[in-house]
Amino acid sequence: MIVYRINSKNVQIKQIIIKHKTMTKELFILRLHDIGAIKFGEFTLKSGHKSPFYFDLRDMISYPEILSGIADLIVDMIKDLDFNYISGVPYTALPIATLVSDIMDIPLIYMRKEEKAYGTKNNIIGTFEKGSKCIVIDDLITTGESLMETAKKFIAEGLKVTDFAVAIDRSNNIEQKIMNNACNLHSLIKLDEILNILESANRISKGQSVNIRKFTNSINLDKTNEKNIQNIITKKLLLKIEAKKSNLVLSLDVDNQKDFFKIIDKTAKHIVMLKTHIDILNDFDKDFIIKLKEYALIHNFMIFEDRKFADIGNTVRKQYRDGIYKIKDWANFITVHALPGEGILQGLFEGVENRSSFLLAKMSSKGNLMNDTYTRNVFNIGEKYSKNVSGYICHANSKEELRLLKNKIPKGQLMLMPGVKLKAGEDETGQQYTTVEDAMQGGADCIIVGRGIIEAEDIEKTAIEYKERAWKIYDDARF
Ligand code: 6AU
Repeated sequence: MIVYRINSKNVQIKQIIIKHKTMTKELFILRLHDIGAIKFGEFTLKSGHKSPFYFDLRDMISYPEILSGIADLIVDMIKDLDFNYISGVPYTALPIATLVSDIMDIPLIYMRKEEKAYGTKNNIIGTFEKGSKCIVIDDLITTGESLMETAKKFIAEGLKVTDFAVAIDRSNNIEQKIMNNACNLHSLIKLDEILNILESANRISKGQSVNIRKFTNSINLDKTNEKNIQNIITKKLLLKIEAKKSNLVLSLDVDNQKDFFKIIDKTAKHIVMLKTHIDILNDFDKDFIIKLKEYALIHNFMIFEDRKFADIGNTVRKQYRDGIYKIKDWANFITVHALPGEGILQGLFEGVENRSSFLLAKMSSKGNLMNDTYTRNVFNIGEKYSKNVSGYICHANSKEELRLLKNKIPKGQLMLMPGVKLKAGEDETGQQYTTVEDAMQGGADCIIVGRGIIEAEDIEKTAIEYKERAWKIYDDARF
């Protein structure tokens, strides 16, 4: 039960305070919408992403009933927590924290926005005892990064920060990340709830809220992955998947340049990556690589040489760098067998920047010798070398089996699935095919398709079909 100290205030204010008590999350959101603090349209974010909505809460301070209302709601949320000081992140959250401090009768302190480099160098305004606990209030949380930065500064000044309170949480499951840093996040209202409120009040349409959810999920995908992924090439691939709305890797196994480029002309727009078997080409020459790189640049796809290295470190080092193909110079990714042990990765990637690999964890060929123990060991090696291992080549005959594999893949690494066609089946040498739907529902990040596309009557139309069927499942799975 909140006790309001109203005795020192006049009647007019008392009435407002009664109004405060009726402030609800719904009302708060609708009022923010009324004053233009929640905007819809197209906004370019700091990251460069174009967002269909934007929160600008700065003007909230000019609406006392909103400001006091949010302070009341925050008090209600944090009243049972244990802290000695209250702080707000300047500028917008500072007046909220001031009101909270007043209501709870707990002292306010705050951190300067610009670090002081002269005088006492005291960066905290207000008096406090070192070693005591402070709760930090912010109006909006997106990535949690600025709150964590603030917490670090408080800690550096001798305070403990164990709790954060935020009014609007537009992040996606950031609690976990903050918890890992031993701070609890208390969010008054999340984006999902905000959209529901606005939709029920007919302030936005169903279509708008679906769009916004899609947008935040795609951004959050970058964001969450950014945190887990040490491998920048993996990140590039994920961004291209989003940009091209394609999970399709084309396996272009033909033996001459003419056919090769004829097929690329029809498919380049629709693929996220082109997989080559460079040693299949009868007419390979240096110009081929120049042309291939130009295509990759113009059509925004990555190059993946499916070399399946499988020798000792010293040998693969030379195979990767030298010979006529000089694979290291042009392939963003290569495939590697982990069978020889981790030395193979040392040999391949020592001193190499900007290159990565996929380890073969479970092949698509019938009767292959990769059993569960082998696959698990591959994941272990891949995790240890995640700087140069973006993920794994995995095949399974059903989405359930594939899901089991996916669950074992280390965080931040991907699963690419070969042996994919529109219909399940097998070729004459035991290549097994699973459907696009099973591959994607089983958790594949990309499907690798060769003959299903390059032997189709209408190559472009078929590539689009694979792309769209895969993307639909990938995109929907984010909800
Ligand atoms: O769609 P396909 O069967 O015409 O082509 C599949 C492509 C081929 C294989 O060499 C490759 O995928 N592949 C791989 C990879 C990518 O390493 C592993 C595997 O287990 N099965 C498989 O088919 O270029």
